[in-house]
Amino acid sequence: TTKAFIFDLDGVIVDTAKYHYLAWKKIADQLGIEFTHEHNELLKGVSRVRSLDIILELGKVNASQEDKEKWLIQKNEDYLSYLVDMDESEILPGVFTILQFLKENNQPIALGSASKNARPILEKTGLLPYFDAVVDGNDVTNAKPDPEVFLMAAKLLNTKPEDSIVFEDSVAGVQAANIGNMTSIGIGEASTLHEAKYIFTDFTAIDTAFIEELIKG
Ligand code: B16
Ligand code: MG
Repeated sequence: TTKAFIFDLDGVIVDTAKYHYLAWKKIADQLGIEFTHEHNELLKGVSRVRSLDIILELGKVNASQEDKEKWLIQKNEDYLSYLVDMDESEILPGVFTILQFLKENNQPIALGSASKNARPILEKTGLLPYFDAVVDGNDVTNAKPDPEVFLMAAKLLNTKPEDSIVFEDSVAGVQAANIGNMTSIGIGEASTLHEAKYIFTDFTAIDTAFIEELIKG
């Protein structure tokens, strides 16, 4: 059977989580809300709109729809300013080797991201040609842990969910893969991602023999 390899973007392929953090931190500071790196974990894999709501909940701040829309625009403009100089040097260690290996073995590859900025990031890092399908925050209505984004990616690759393998750095994303009946691979801390079927600290910890097993499996 054919497999599908589905990659999350932020925190898996590129370390954009740090830029999301900086941009949200500015909003939080403006509003006098304490926003730490631990708080930032709550925003991983979560949509932009939901992220703002979480920050406002942390600070117990009630805001008008108008203010919220203003902050969402400000956050994204600020975030985009960090991406202006982005290039292939921001691809996380080991990712390129695995993508290359999958390509050499003719394996279908898709992106499954909550971000609405996914395509420009893939273009800037030169990775867009590696992806047979891109599903991002512009395509889905239900956020992770809803499996919609990954199910859509599998469908575009003509692969059944049970033959799909998902690489994720967020708890919500691992849950989405599991709920979608896919093989979940957590990238990050085992203590955080314990719901994943396999966990690796990063892509340098994944060898091609493991990928070969997944292809055969
Ligand atoms: P944007 P992923 C997610 O991307 C990020 O993890 C999350 O922190 C961010 O809020 C979300 O994208 C929306 O991003 O503001 O660019 O639309 O991890 O699913 O690739
Ligand atoms: Mg992520």
